[in-house]
Amino acid sequence: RHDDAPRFNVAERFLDRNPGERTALLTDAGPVTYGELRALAGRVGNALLALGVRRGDRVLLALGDGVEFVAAWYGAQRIGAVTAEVYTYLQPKDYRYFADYAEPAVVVADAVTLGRLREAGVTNLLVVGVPEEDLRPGERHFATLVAAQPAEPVPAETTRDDVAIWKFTTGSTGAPKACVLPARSPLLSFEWYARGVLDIRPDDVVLPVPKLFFGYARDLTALFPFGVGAAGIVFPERSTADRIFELIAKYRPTILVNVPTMMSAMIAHPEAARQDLSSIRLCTSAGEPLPEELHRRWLDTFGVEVVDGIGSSEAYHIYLSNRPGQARPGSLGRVVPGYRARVVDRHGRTLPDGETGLLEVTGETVALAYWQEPEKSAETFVGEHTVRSGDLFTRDAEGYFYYRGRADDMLKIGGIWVAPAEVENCLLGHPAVTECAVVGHRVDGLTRLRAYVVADGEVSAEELRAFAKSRIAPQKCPRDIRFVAELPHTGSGKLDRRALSDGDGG
Ligand code: 3SK
Repeated sequence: RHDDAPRFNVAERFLDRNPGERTALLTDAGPVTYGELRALAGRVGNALLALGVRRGDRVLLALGDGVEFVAAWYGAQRIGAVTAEVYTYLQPKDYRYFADYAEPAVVVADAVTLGRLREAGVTNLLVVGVPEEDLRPGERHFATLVAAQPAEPVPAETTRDDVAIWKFTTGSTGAPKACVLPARSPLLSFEWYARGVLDIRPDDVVLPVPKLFFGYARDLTALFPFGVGAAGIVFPERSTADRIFELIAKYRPTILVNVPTMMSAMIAHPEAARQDLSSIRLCTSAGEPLPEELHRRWLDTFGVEVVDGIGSSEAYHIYLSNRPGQARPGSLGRVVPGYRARVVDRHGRTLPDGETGLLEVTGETVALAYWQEPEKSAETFVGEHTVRSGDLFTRDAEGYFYYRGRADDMLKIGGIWVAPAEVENCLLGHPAVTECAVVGHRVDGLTRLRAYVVADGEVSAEELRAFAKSRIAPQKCPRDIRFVAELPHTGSGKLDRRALSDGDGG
């Protein structure tokens, strides 16, 4: 608690200022107004208080997308608790890990996660969408408990510097850890990115491809739109190209919150050419950089502007982004106003434009630390409000940033450093390649490149090798090319490189 900072509460700022009759959420069960959502969030806040949740306690959301997810998030914010979210298709051991690490006062669960939370021995559950008679002692029925509470929230004396949000991050190695974020982070990110870059407007309707446990989607669906009285679409099912096309036809969104994997699936859909995406004024892309080739294919297929950017849990949200009307395929755009970004060498010295180095980002949204990880925090949070992401970038003279891979993904092949991202982008230039991933593996003690390729149409490994050779240095051309039906992805839609490595890394 920062007693000298002015009073600020995320729920008051983003929920309370909007007229009660305006639509906040669109769902298959009908629209939900700001008045209805506010009342539900107020009741949930009071229910959490009744369960003993106090200011600064963690409330872990382990439930799928729906009105209850959004109300639980705001209800917890309202009473000064700290929200954290986890994917809903984890194994019991993963839920055990998160419960031990976060020590939540309450876990909000649903029919999908309940069984695995029980198997993991996680307690203090508030359960959505399961009949009350099926619950066990110690498990509380969300609808019953919430309905019994007053809608008027108890105002929490929170400030913009209080810890309000945890975002889990895995990085490329190690167990998940939480980025501890203050309440000012969503506020500043709304001003800097949603208003400053996307120019979010009251008549916007936002459709997310990733689920709300991924902060990129949650903020763009149920936080930034609320800052201007706009609406978000929430649906519990997994996103598929079919479902996304169906939702676009039904709700006519103006902003599509996308990830490269789904953009590739939408382009490859047999009915792609027949889809009407004319309501969409822009499609954001984040989670992982959008390969130049895929960006161009998207524009050829749908003609919808793409605003590609990069964010992180450590920085809270997106800090580099293209601007509508000025997007450059293959680039992650320029610094989002409010942030400073430098490309540095490993000693922290600024590199000249055109040279590749580590990206360092400074801005007041940056996390305070990783929870209970002092060493990793010191390596990553390298100065006031400053994070070194581990991503390699080059900046050009006009201030556009180009992603060159993760510092820890770089592979030394035959004496030269190779960025898998460069090889992947080259292979994606072949018209038959829809997705690919390049990883290192060991052959006779030497690191070699292996490409996993998803192809649409006839192409041989020989042809792809020749294609690569004509475009990039011979050491960068993978000899080992494997065709696969699909690539593994994490719950937030990012390529799961760990699942592709033999464990011999290269
Ligand atoms: O991965 C990203 O690009 C991202 C974007 C926004 C917020 C959070 C993250 C991790």
